[in-house]
Amino acid sequence: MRSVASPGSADLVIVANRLPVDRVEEADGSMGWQRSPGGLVSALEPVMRANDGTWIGWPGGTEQGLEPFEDQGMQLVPMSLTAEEIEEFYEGFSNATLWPLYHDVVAKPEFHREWWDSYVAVNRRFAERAAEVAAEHATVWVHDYQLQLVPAMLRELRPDLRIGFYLHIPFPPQELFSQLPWRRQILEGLLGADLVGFQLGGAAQNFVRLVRQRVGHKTHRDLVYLPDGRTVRAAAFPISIDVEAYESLARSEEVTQRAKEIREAVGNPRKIFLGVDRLDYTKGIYARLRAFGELLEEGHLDVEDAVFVQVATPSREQVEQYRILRDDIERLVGRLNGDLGKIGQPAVHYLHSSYPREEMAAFFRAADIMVVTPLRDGMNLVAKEYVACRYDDRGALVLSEFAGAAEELRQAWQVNPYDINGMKQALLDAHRADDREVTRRMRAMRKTVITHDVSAWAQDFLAELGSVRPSHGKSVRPAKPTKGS
Ligand code: GDG
Repeated sequence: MRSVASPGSADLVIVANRLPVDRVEEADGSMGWQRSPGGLVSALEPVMRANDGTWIGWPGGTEQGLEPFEDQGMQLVPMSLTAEEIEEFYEGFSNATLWPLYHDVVAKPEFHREWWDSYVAVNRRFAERAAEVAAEHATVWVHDYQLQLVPAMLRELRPDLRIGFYLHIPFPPQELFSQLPWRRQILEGLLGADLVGFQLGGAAQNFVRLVRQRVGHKTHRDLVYLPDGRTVRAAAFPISIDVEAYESLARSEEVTQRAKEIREAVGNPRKIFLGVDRLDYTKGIYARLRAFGELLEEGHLDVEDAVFVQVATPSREQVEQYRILRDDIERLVGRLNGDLGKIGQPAVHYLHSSYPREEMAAFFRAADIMVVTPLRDGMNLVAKEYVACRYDDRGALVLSEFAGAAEELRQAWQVNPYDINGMKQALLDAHRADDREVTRRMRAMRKTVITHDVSAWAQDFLAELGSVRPSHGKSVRPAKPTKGS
C-alpha cells in the first residue's frame, strides 16, 4: 500500500496539544521562544536527543505560519490554531466537553456539534503533520484527551508507523462515557494506536470493556483484536516526576532560606496547611477550605496556631465554569477571613497566581500538612512533588482517594473529598500526628516516589511500545546514559 504522506526524518515524534515552549516578546520587541519547564519534556529530552526526536504542538495564541525550529537538540514543530478553533476545539470540546465528562461529570459536560467538528478538523491537522515528519517505521507518541482521534487518522496515512497514545486524565466508566454522542469515533480513534496507556489499571479496563461493548471487537484481558489482524494493548503507566530535580531544588540554600521566610511571614510557629492546584473544579479546593474553616469555627484549631495557604494557579479563564468557580472560592475565602481571621492573622492566605519552581519548592518545604483533595484526578503530580521535596522525612500528606496518586501513596492520610466530616478528621489527625508517625509515613512514600520517577515512566512506555509489534518497524533507541548514571 502506498502511504499518502512521504516519510520525513524523525525516528521519534511526540504529538501533544502544547509545545514545550512559550512564545515570548524579547527585550528588543521581537518574538522569541522560552522553554516552559515541565516533567514531560525533561523526561523525554534524553530519548528525543538519542532518536532525532521531533515534538509537534501548539505554542498558545493565534499566530499563523510559524516555522519548525531546533531547541536544545529537539526539533519543534509549531501548530497554529485560529481564534475560532481555540474557542471550539480547545476551550469547547477539550475543556468543556471531554474534561468534565472524563472527571466523573463533576461539572456538566456540554455537547455541541460544531465543537466536535472543530475537534475533528484540528486532530486531522495534527495527524497530517505527524505523517509528514515521521521517518519510515518511526515511533509516534500521541498525548492526551485533546488528540484522541490522531492515532487512527495517522495510521490511515502512515500504516508503517508504530503508534502509542497516553491519556493523562482518567478514563471514565461506561455509564458516563456513553453520554458522549461521538463515543464510537473516540474509541476508534484510540484504536489506531498499538499501545494505549493510562494512569491506572482501572482506566485501561474501562477502555477495553467499552471497546467490546460499543465497537464489538474481541478482547482478552488487556488486548483488543481488530478485524484486520492487528492487536491493541491497553495498560497502566502511572506518571511521575523528576524526583532528583525537585529534591536538589529543595536542598538548595536559596529554597531553604525562602522556606524560612515563608514560615516567618505567616507567623511562625503556626502550622501551615498548604494547597497547590490549578484553579479547577476537579481539584476540590472549595470543600477543603470549608473543612478547614469548620475546624476553626468549632474551636478544634485556632488561627493563632494554624493557617491555610492556598496557591490557585490561574487556569482556563475563558471557560464559564472556571469563572464561576473562581468567584465561589474567593467569596468563601473572604467569608472565612472576615469571620475567623485576626489582624495580621488571616485564616486563609489565598494566592491566585503562578510562581517559579523555586518558590513552589519553598512552599513545599515550609508546609507541615499538604492537602491534596481532588474530586477526581488522573494522577496529581503535586502530591509527588511534595514528597520529593521532603528529604527531611517531615511533612504530612492528606490525599484524596480519587487521585491516581492514592494507589501508590498509601501511607498518606487518605480521604473521601465529598465527606466533609471525614476530611475534617483527617486534617486534624495529620495536624496532631507525632513526629515519629509523620516520619514513618513520609519515609515509605519517599521510597515509592524515588524508585519510580518520570524517566522510568517514559522508558517503560516506550519499551512496551517497542515490544507490542516485534515484527514491525524499528524500536526507539534508549537514551544515552548521562554522566553519573
Ligand atoms: C494533568 C492531570 C496528571 C501548579 N501551579 C504552579 C505550578 N504547578 C505545577 C505543579 C505540577 C503541575 O503544575 C500540575 O500537575 P497536576 O498533576 O497536579 O495536575 P494537572 O495540571 O491537572 O495535570 C493530572 C498530570 O496531567 C500529568 O499526567 O497528574 O492528573 O490532570 O507539576 O507543580 N508550577 C509552577 N508554578 C505554579 O504556580 N512552576
